[in-house]
Amino acid sequence: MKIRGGKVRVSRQLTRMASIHIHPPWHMPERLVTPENIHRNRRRFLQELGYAGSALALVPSLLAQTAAPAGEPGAKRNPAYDPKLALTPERLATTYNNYYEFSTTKDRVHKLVGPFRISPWTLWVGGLCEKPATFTMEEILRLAPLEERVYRFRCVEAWSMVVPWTGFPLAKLLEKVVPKSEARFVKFTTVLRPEEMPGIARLPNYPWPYTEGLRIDEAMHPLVLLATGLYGKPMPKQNGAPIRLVVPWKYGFKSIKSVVKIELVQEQPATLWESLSPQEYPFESNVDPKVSHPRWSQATERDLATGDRIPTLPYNGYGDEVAKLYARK
Ligand SMILES: Nc1nc2c(c(=O)[nH]1)N[C@H]1C(S)=C(S)[C@@H](COP(=O)(O)O)O[C@H]1N2
Ligand SMILES: [Mo]
Repeated sequence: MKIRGGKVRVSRQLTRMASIHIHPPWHMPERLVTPENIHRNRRRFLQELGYAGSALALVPSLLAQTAAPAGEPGAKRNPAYDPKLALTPERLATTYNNYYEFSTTKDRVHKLVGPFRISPWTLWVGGLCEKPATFTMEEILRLAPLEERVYRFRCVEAWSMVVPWTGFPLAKLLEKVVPKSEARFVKFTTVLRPEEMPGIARLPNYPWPYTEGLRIDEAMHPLVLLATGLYGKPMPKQNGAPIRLVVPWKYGFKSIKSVVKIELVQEQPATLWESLSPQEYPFESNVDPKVSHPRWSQATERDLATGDRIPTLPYNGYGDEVAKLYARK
């Protein structure tokens, strides 16, 4: 902070001014939009059950095939990461999305991703490391065994879901490039394709591309996934295809989508949401029911599947694994 000094303050001031004039929906307290969502979500939930039921009855062989789709062979569920909660219906998780590069309206994102090209795709990993490299998606998929993990996922807007991701720990990728000891943070960047992402032009004051960051010890934690699939299928574009981050103990905005750059850096990187509104979306942003968002409580969350309000857990339920990262020394 000291090092970057006045430059950061100026840009923050500008972007904060910008955010006064722009009121995207997730700057709205969740309770204001809840009744409508509950209604719609219940309906979707029932539709999902109906759909799943008929598919099961009519085409069992098709179901068997989708259990191990091409490109995701042997992605067995890892029983060590299973919160033993009912999964959010796939249809809900793939149609209720935050992906501002496409739209700020959650149920429009999946309708706008058609022109988004996810192949070929490369991921550059560099900065303060011994072996910087550019990986193709094919190389990434062969880098480490893919596994499925069921994680709780908690958005800063106070809704949550439970979904099965396919992927591998980010640590496996970072180990390949051999971080130098000066590397203290990891910066992530989403692809920037305004011609395929109609939401970018609608938010001209946002500091695109979308960026996020973690401390290096957070990034190396085995819970942090690079995810390439969801519900046993290749990652849907609206969920961040072909590769996105999943950090289950932090608010959802830290789980950056469609990553093209991972950079090992010395200083805490600026991130899109922290630049826009540091009080609301600070760099650390661990899920914490005791720390309110300046405009709403974080004590409870709306379960996407049922519409029920449920208590929010410290570190989103992952405290046993991660609280030690934040113990005062
Ligand atoms: N590039 C990019 N990544 C992003 C976002 C975004 O708008 N752009 N939204 C974030 C937010 S606020 C959430 S809650 C999750 C939503 O992921 P999902 O659509 O797979 O549920 O993605 C995060 N990653
Ligand atoms: Mo979010």
